[in-house]
Amino acid sequence: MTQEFDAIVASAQAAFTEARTPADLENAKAQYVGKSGRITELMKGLAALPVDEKKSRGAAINVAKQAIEAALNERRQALADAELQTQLKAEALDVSLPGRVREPGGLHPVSLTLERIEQIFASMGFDVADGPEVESDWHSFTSLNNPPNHPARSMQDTFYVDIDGDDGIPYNLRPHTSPMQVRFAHQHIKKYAEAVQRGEPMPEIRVIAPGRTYRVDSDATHSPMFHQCEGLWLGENVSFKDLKVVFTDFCRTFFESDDLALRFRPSFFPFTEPSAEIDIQFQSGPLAGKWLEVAGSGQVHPNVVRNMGLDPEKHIGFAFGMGPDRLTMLRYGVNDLRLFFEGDIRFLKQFR
Ligand code: 2NM
Repeated sequence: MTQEFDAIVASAQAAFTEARTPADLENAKAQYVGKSGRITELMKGLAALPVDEKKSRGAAINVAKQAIEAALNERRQALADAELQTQLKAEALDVSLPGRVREPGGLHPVSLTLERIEQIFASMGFDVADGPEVESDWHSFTSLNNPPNHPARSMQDTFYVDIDGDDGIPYNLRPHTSPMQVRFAHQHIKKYAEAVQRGEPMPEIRVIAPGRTYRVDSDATHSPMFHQCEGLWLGENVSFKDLKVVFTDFCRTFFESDDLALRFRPSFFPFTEPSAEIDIQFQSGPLAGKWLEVAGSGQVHPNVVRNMGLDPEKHIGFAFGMGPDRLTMLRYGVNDLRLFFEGDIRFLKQFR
């Protein structure tokens, strides 16, 4: 009789050992101690037996049942332990791995140049003007003495925006920062009028306008988005001589070289008359001897002074425009402008 039960216990133990998951195990359990499991059926069979037989057989079945339940609990614990181990392994933290390094950031090389330009001109008493990159046609062209059919206005170089201004002409992405100087002058007209009323000498406009500019152009030396920094100095007695002093001083400070030669070469711009291209020549270093064009300049055209809201008989002076991207290339010996705008960290981190 006990042999019969021993065999059931052994088969239950084997079934439990075979169970690989808690669900398998619960299925196996049902076959032995579930509602119609083998042990449960044996218990039901006791009812028909005589009392003393019922007693001894019942006790033996109970022993078997307890053995099965012990085996079941043991297997449950083993499966739970195994599951915990798997989970711990999956969530393991390898404390010996090197940490993720967050490299220190740094300014973009062109930003470094812009900061440098601003600092040098600030030391010469220039304000720094800032303004919108999406401009009206009047600010970008008309106010700057660009005749309607001037090539600088053509669709080929200017990005237009799908929004018309009050004059019915679409807004543009500013192709230079000169609009900022026109805006700056308008913001300060009141100050000039008040000074004149008080009988004081006319305040000067001395301002630079650095920032992003846009033209439809793209190759190794042109990017559709590039930077410009323009300068403007208007006063009662400001001349080309002052332009030469200011720009020579700027170049020598910027390039940290006292024996830098400058050349003013006659040129044309619609907003200045006369106009000159400014070339520089290094006396030593890798670029020594070559004349390099670094800026355009000129005496501000009377029409432009008038469009700034000023009297061209009283406000006379010069303006210039240069390319901080190109200045950065010259200063660091970079030969492809596109490197500045590709965002390749291997290139950019060299300037950190
Ligand atoms: C240049 C060359 C020459 C210029 C003119 C003005 C303004 F607003 F006064 F009209 N700002 N900048 C200027 C003059 C810019 O860039 C090559």
